[in-house]
Amino acid sequence: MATLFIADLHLSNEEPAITAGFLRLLQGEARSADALYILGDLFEAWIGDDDPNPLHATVAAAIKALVDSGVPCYFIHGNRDFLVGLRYARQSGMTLLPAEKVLTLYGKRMLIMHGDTLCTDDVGYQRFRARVQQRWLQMLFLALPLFVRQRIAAKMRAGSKASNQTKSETIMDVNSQAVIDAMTQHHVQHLIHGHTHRPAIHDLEIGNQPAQRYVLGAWHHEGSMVKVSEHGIELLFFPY
Ligand code: LP5
Ligand code: MN
Repeated sequence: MATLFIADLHLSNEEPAITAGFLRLLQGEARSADALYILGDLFEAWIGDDDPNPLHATVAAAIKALVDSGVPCYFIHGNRDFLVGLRYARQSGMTLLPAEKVLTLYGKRMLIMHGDTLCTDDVGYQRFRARVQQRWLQMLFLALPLFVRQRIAAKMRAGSKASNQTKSETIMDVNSQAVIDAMTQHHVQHLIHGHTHRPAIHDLEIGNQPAQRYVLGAWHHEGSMVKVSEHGIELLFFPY
């Protein structure tokens, strides 16, 4: 048996193939897993659990079927879907987790997170994140009519795309000291995250002991997952 980790599917109506691939995973390999962890940016953008986008109900039903089959599904928010709330969690059967979570699986202690908080060199983003994480602002936004929220989200996406054009690739990656600090703080030798869309396994040292950082791939052109089992930790890629 194994525990599966995915992130950065960025599901949207514009990418039906990715949604189909996710549903295939939910109805296939995930059914024989011990659990499925979704580490953020499951959706391209999320403007409230009351969004009637049929895609959301389709995804919720498929996740709920997995959970009802006996496989728990956990969700950590990403920078695109940080507004996924308890209503959607109930509808999908997902258990919402905090931004950072330590797990011990098959005797291995590991830290999981979306990964955006590790990008500390991206000061613009960290400032943006601090602002939109303010609960009062989120409540204000969620109280707006849906069409207004859609316009604001579109402006934010456009603003972000424009801003990303001017940023160096380096600052949009994790800061190595931030990684060391997080792993040291949580006393782990394994870290799994997404967000950067730079899939890889990085070897490092934590407390003079070998450690690994697993970066999940975004589901742009293929599926990606980290599979943890008693045999070890693998970073996998597969056609949708
Ligand atoms: O997302 P991506 O991959 O483009 O880049 C991210 C960082 N950008 C973001 C912004 C998101 O894309 C916006 C998602 C909106 C959907 C949800 C709406 C909910 C609104 C809730 C309000 C309380 O996360 C980007 C990083 C990059 O990752 C790499 O790590 O660099 O960070 C930025 O681009 C931040 C910019 O520096 C500044 C933010 C631009 C947004 C400007 C807003 C203007 C419109 C406001 C209208 C009221
Ligand atoms: Mn992200």
